[in-house]
Formats: sequence, C-alpha cells, structure tokens
Amino acid sequence: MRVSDITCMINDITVTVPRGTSILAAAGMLGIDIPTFCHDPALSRYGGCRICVVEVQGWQQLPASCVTEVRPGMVVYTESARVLEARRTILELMLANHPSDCLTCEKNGTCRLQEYAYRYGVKKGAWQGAARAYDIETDNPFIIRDMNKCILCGKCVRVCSEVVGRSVIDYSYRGFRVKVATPLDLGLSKAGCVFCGSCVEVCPVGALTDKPRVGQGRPWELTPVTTTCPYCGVGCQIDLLVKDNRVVGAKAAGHGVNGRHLCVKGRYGHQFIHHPQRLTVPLVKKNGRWQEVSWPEAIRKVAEGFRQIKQQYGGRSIAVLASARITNEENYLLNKLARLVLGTNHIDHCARLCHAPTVAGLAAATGSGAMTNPIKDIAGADLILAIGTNTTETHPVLSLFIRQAIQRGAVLVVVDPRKTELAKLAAIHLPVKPGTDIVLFNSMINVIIEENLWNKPFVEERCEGLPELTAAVRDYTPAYAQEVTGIAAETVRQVARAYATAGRAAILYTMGLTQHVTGTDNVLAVTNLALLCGQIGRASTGINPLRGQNNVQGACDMGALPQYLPGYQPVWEESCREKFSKAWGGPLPAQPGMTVGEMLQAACRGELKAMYIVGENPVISEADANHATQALSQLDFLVVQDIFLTETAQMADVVLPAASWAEKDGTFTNTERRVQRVRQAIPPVGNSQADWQIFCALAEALGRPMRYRHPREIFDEMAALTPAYAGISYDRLVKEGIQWPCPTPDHPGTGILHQEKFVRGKGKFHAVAYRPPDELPDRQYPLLLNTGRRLFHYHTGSMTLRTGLKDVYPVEYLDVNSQDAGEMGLAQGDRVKVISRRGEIVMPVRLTDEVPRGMVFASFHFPDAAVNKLTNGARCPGSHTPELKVCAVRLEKLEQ
Ligand SMILES: Nc1nc2c(c(=O)[nH]1)N[C@H]1C(S)=C(S)[C@@H](COP(=O)(O)OP(=O)(O)OC[C@H]3O[C@@H](n4cnc5c(=O)[nH]c(N)nc54)[C@H](O)[C@@H]3O)O[C@H]1N2
Ligand SMILES: Nc1nc2c(c(=O)[nH]1)N[C@H]1C(S)=C(S)[C@@H](COP(=O)(O)OP(=O)(O)OC[C@H]3O[C@@H](n4cnc5c(=O)[nH]c(N)nc54)[C@H](O)[C@@H]3O)O[C@H]1N2
Ligand code: SF4
Ligand code: SF4
Ligand code: SF4
Ligand SMILES: [Mo]
Repeated sequence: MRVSDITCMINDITVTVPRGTSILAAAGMLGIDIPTFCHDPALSRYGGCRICVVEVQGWQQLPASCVTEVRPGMVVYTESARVLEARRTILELMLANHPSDCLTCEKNGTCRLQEYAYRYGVKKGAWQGAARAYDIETDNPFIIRDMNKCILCGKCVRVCSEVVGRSVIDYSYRGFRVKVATPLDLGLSKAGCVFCGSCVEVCPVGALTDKPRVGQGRPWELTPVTTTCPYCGVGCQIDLLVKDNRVVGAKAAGHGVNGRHLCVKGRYGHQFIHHPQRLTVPLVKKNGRWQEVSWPEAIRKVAEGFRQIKQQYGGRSIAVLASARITNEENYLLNKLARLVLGTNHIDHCARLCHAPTVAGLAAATGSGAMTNPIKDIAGADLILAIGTNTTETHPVLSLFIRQAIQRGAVLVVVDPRKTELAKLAAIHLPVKPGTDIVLFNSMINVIIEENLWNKPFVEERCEGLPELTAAVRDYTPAYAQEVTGIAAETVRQVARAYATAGRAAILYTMGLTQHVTGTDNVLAVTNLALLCGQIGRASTGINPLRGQNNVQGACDMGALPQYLPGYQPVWEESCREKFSKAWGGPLPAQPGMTVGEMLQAACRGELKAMYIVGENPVISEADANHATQALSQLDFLVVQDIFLTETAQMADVVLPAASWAEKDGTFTNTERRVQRVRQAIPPVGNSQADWQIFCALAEALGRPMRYRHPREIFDEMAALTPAYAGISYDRLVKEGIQWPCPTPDHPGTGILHQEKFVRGKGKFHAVAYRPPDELPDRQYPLLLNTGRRLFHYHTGSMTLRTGLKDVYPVEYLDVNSQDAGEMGLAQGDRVKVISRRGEIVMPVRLTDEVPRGMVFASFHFPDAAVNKLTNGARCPGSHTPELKVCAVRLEKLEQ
C-alpha cells in the first residue's frame, strides 16, 4: 500500500484504491456493478444522469458515484433501500416521456434503459410526462437521430468533442425543450459531421441508430465476426454483423488500435459486398462481348494463354500485378505462382505508386523500410512533424492519436501546401511550395548543425556519414530555403530548434513526400533529420511512414516487389533464391523483374505480352492513365481478377471473380507492422472464389500443383521462410495481432524498431540535393495540379462508389483557390475542362482557400473525372514512383 492509497468499505467489503478513484471505479474493482447512463471511463466525468447514486454512511445526500471520489474510512452501500428508491424514481421520470415502441426499436435487447427498468422492476405509468414530438432526423445515409428517445446522458456530445474533436452536436434549447442538436438544428450533414458513428457507438439507448442496419435484424439475431477493416493501413478491428449469410452492418470491435472508434468507411462502407454488380461468374471476351463461363473453362483458358506465351516468348514476357487489398497468404501464393510457375520476376503492386521511396530510402538509411513506432505512441509525442499527410481524411482513426497528443500539449507542425484540416489543428503550418521539401529539411539540418543542437552522443555512437551530410547542407541556409520553399527563414529556424530540442519528436509522412521525382531523396532528407537529432529508437519518436492500403505493408513483406522474395530477401542473391527454390520445388529466375512503370513501357514496345492483374485498377490509378491504357491494349493476353468489372477488367480477355475480404480467412499487416486476422463472415458471393483458391487452381492447371486446405497452411509455409514472421502463427493471432519482427514463437513482437542499434547496424546519413519537379506550370499550362484523396472515398471508387458513401459525396470537384477563381471568372459549381499535356477531363469547380494560389486539387476517386489522364508519368529514379503530386494544367470554362 502506498501513502496515497485509500481504504474504504463498499457493501461491507474492504477495498484499497489509489487516491482520486471514484466510488464507481472502486466498486468496479470489487466486481460490483453500479448502473450508469452518462458515465464513460474514456470521457470526461459528467455526473448528470444520477442513476449511479449510492448511499454513503453519514451523508445526507445520495452522491453520484461516478463523480465522487472515495475518502479514507468511507462506508458505501450501492443497493440500499434509499438507493433503490432513488434509482426507481429516476427511471420512472425517464420513462415518463420516453416512447414505448420497444418492440420495434432497433436497440431492443441492448438498451440500457430497458435493462435497468427490468433490473429495478420499473414499469411505465407512475407519471405521465408530456410526450416530446421532435422530428426524427434521417436526412443522411448513415445515422438516424430520434431525440424523442434521448435521455440526455451527453455521451454523444462528449465523444464528438473530446475524442473525435468535432463538436458537431451540443445541448441546445432550454428547460423541458433541451435537446442534443447540431448548430441551428440543421442536421448532421450540414454541421461538418464526418459520420464516424462514434456517437452511435456510445449511445446507451435507441436515440442514435445506424441507418443501414434498420430492419436488417434484431441485435440478438446478428452474429458478430471480428475482422480487419479492408480500407486503409490503420488496420482497425471491426465486427461484421452477419445475418442469413449477409453482412448487414459493422461496428468497432472494441479492441485493437481503434477500440470503439472507426471512420466512416470502416463503419458504413460495406454495402459493396452485396452490390448487384459484384462479379459472380468468370467472364471470357469473345468478339468484344462478355460470355459467362464455368470455372474449369476459365482456368483452362487462363492457363492456356499463359502457357502459350511462356513457350513462345519466355516467362519474362509475362508480368503480374499483386494487390495490397488481398491477404498476406494470397500475396505469398501469387508471388510463388509468378516466380516458380510462370517463371517471371515481373511482379509489382501499388506500393510502386505509393511508398516505394520509403521502402528504398528508409531501408538504405536504417535497414528497414517500415514505420518505426506503434500508432499509439503518437499520443505521447511532445512534437509531431507531419509531412504531406492529410491524416484526418486518409488515416482518420490514427489522427485521433494526434488530437490526443495536442490535448496533452504537444506541438503539431504540418508541412503541406494545402490548408488541410490537420494544418488547421497545427501550431505551425508550413505551406511549402510543392516538391521543395528537401530544401526545407536540408535547411533545418543546416540550422541544427550550425547551432550545435544535434545529438552528439547518438550520432557518434550509432550513425555514419556525418561529414558528407554536413557538406551537403552547407548551402541550404534558411535564406535559401525561404527563397525556394516560400517558408520564412525565421520559421525554418524556429521549427528546426523545436524538433531538435523536443523530448520526444515523431515524424509522420505520406504521399506529399513520396509522390515526387525526388521521392526517395525526400525520404532520405527526413531520415537524416531524425538520425541527426536522435529522435528514433525510443517511444513516441521515430520515422513513421503511414502505409496507405489495408495490406500494403503485407504485400511488400510477402515479396510482391520485383527484386524481393518474401521478407525482403533479394532475388538476385543466390543463397536466398536457393532457399526458396528448395522449399518451392523448382528453379527461380535470378534477374530482378520490372516495376509497374517498366512493365507498361515494355508492353508499349511489344516486349511484354501478357499480364495478370489481381486487385488493382491501373486504368484509373496509374499516372498518365491514357498511356497506361494504351500499354494494356497492346498486350496479347490480359487477365484481371477483381470483385467488380472495373475499368481495367473491361480491357481483359478473361475476368476472374474474386471473393471479397469478408468472404475469406487470412491476415493483413497494418502500417505499424501488426499482423492481424481477417475472418470469413459469409460464404463467397455467387460463384466467386477466394484469390488464394484461384491461384491454386491456376498452378494446378499449369502443371505445378499448390495444394492447401486453409490459408493457415499457407501462412505456416510463409512464416518458415520469412524470418520477421517466423514466430507468428494463427494460434497466436487471437485478438491484438503481433508486430513483426517476431522471430520465435515465444517472442512478443516488436513495437519500436532500432532501439539498441539500427537494423542495418549504423544509421547512415545520405547527402541529397534539391531538384525541381519534372513539370512545373508555364504560360501555356499556368496552374499546378496536386492530386490525392477525400475522406468519404477510396482510390478508384470501385468499392466506396457502391455504398452509401456515394450519397454523402456524389461527385468530385476541382478545388480552385477563391482569388484565382475570381480572376478567372469562375463561380462555385462552374464546369471546367482541365487540360494537361497528356489529356483532359471535365469537372465542376469548388472555390476554397484550402489550396494556395496557383494550385488546383482533385482526387482520383471518380472514374468519370479520371484525374490520372492529366498526371505526369515522370518517375523517381530511385524508386520508380511517379510524380502524382505535381503537373501543369490549364482550365477552360464550359458553357453550362
Ligand atoms: N479516405 C481515404 N483514405 C485513404 C485512401 C483513400 O483513397 N481514401 N488511400 C490510402 C492510401 S493507399 C494512401 S497511400 C494514403 C495516402 O494518404 P495521404 O498521403 O495523406 O493522402 P494524399 O491526399 O495523397 O496526400 C497527402 C497530402 O500531400 C500534400 N502534398 C502535395 N504535394 C506536397 C509536397 O510537395 N510537399 C508536402 N509536404 N506535401 C504535399 C497534399 O496537399 C495532401 O494534402 O491514404 C490511405 N487512406
Ligand atoms: N492521381 C493520383 N493517382 C494515384 C495516387 C494519388 O495520390 N494521386 N495514389 C496512388 C496510390 S498511393 C495507390 S496505393 C494507388 C492505388 O491504386 P489501385 O490499387 O489500382 O486502386 P484500388 O482502387 O485500391 O484498386 C484495388 C482493386 O482491388 C479490388 N479488390 C478489392 N478487394 C479485393 C479482393 O479481395 N480480391 C481481388 N482480387 N480484388 C479486390 C477493388 O475492387 C479494386 O478494383 O493509386 C495511386 N494513384
Ligand atoms: S458521427 Fe462522429 S462527427 Fe458525427 S456527430 Fe457523431 S461523433 Fe460527431
Ligand atoms: S443521443 Fe444518446 S448518447 Fe446522446 S445524449 Fe441522448 S441518450 Fe445520450
Ligand atoms: S481509419 Fe482506416 S482502418 Fe480504420 S476504419 Fe477508417 S479506413 Fe478502416
Ligand atoms: Mo497508397
């Protein structure tokens, strides 16, 4: 017992608890359940509903136990006669004006009011209060608000302001008319609600319900299946709610990185599963028209096609695109199929358009291309340097940890040319000119060396290459940085000092840093900064590339990259090749394969003859999409495997219908290297099949059978060959998942990388120099086009455009700076033709100050406004990632 501990007695049992513990919490420690409506341990204390009152010996009043702290010698009774009477009165008052449609209420069976009324034997009728008659708010696709059922516990208000950071709803009106409402009672859609559904999650009664679930089944008829979100790399744990082999809803699983929270896509973005346009049978194109065929025929056709091309031109004339959407097991098998069965090392995937500069740069400097720290660490940082990441829209649940850090007093510095929501939260926003980040970071390093703020012991003991770095940044003075980046010299100094002297500084970055012709150098510049200040290898520090797709970390780990076998074991190294060759039972090609961009070039030259594209939609997602489409049309044989007939699938000779993630078992690896389970909730829709089963069937038809009864067996085979995964197995992946490296079955996994030493030994400084973007605006094309993402949609829209997300965000706009628009004579909603050297599209404009003057911005989510027809295919030499963030365009206003 510590001095600060307090001993008291609850229901005649003695308990000792730390000072400051509430009576409610102390009772909880004894397993005594006190009813609560408004209390939530994760939210501020409120003490408003009073159902949790208890009797304290010697006290006149019955205190609310959630807000009353225990005192030494206190004697508490939680179910005394006085307490029971008080609770009954409270419940009677609540029921007096509560609607009595329990029989049809969606909350029936999980409602706390119902539960406590039953527990305390309270029936309606003692009082008949005036009934409330609010309109039920249903004007959005996701949340129904029936304030007639609200018991004013305020949890929704607190979760929205304290955790989600939005304050969309609050108490309004006075007295009897008091009601939880949006400003001016205009409804969620008009109040900046992001439809995260956290308010629904915490509401104890039927006042807030998930609209898509209404009428889909009573709570007790729904079977929850815990799995991992299929969208972004945060890897939230969700419970899919299943009835009669249909996914009818989803909620947060209550554990994992997200706990009770999800973003709108994770909670409401699943209707695509049962969308009528799902591919349910294999399709073969005959004379330009689709014909449905049986699986055996489709597999025969695909095997035949690849066999012929392999015989005629060799394996190197075939290329494979793997997928960051499919499981680890599937990527592993596809890798095996490509290298062993098809005999090609041409295998790549969307990481090429994304974090390939990270895989190249971070690995060169530290030995590992992965996020160094766990997501939860972010909350504990003293300074967060967020570079080119629109976190609140693209990694929404992760952004909650940034908000937590800010609440703790952390300084947020955002480097982004746009005034994003994150930038608005920042203490310091650095709106750099696009593509000039290297200058900013080299200049910060210049200041830190100049002012002797670098971490001498750390650098001397753990790093190499300081003289080269010092020489390389000599000319990057703050004055020069101001000239190139547009950030004031004094601000550069200020941020440099703040980062170098912070106790724990964490760097987060994403596409604003990588999608440039200098992507790899950008990553190296940021890494130099972290190494120099020793802001790595400790809790709440590090270099944290937030990986984009649900399983892009896993797809890279599984070797869906032309030069790597699983676990980044180089295919050009004989010992690695031999290891896999022995395990897989056949020879493997030695020469590293081509990247996506190289494949497309080779197809144009007629050197690449066939492609197998699994779970990617390059016709919409590739830079310079017209060129990509042109390349694909040159192929002799194209097979696409997807869950929908995407724009890419429409170009194929054969389309294979895959089962979605809800229809199969497996694992995804999230951005913090956490390997988590994907669990089958329903059988494959129609005649679709899990990707891994299709790969097995193909291998069989190509004469090299790969037989597995369950993905678990594939995982075990992979883990035996992949050191970082060696200690992981399905038996261990029960709840929280495991972060690699996990070398042995008794190893707990690794939260923080590079703690004692860097994976490569010493951390290596790299001298990098500024080069401008490949295509900047000029007189003919005077505007800079920046591209990226929106909260409500995901990539090429194949999934989100087939859900209620389309209703909240139905069309894409081109963001144009308001002043620019004024000068160009453009008004909100005007339709413009956006033209670059490579193509043109038409879309309406939105006037905004989020983009600086001279810049326009749009997402690539809408195939009818395919922004990649405009983007530049120029690539970073180190990683082959295209410069998706900068190209030059001009606008032509169209007559309405
Ligand atoms: N809602 C949603 N979430 C997603 C996705 C999605 O499609 N939709 N996709 C997932 C995937 S795969 C990925 S990779 C991530 C991407 O996540 P993010 O990288 O956060 O998203 P982007 O919109 O591509 O770009 C981020 C920011 O980079 C800024 N930027 C542009 N040029 C520069 C520059 O030169 N310097 C700096 N410092 N910043 C610049 C842009 O203004 C933009 O705000 O999101 C993931 N999450
Ligand atoms: N202009 C511009 N372009 C960009 C970017 C940008 O910022 N700006 N960002 C780039 C980045 S970072 C990325 S990651 C890429 C993403 O580019 P892509 O990966 O091409 O885009 P997605 O739409 O995610 O494509 C995934 C496909 O997989 C399908 N799918 C889903 N689940 C399954 C499954 O279980 N099995 C199978 N077989 N298929 C499935 C989906 O229907 C979808 O068609 O886009 C890049 N393109
Ligand atoms: S859905 Fe999220 S943002 Fe909207 S009101 Fe509820 S908690 Fe707030
Ligand atoms: S809507 Fe639900 S969570 Fe919000 S105050 Fe009313 S009862 Fe509480
Ligand atoms: S933050 Fe990412 S993983 Fe979490 S629910 Fe949203 S899309 Fe899914
Ligand atoms: Mo990505």
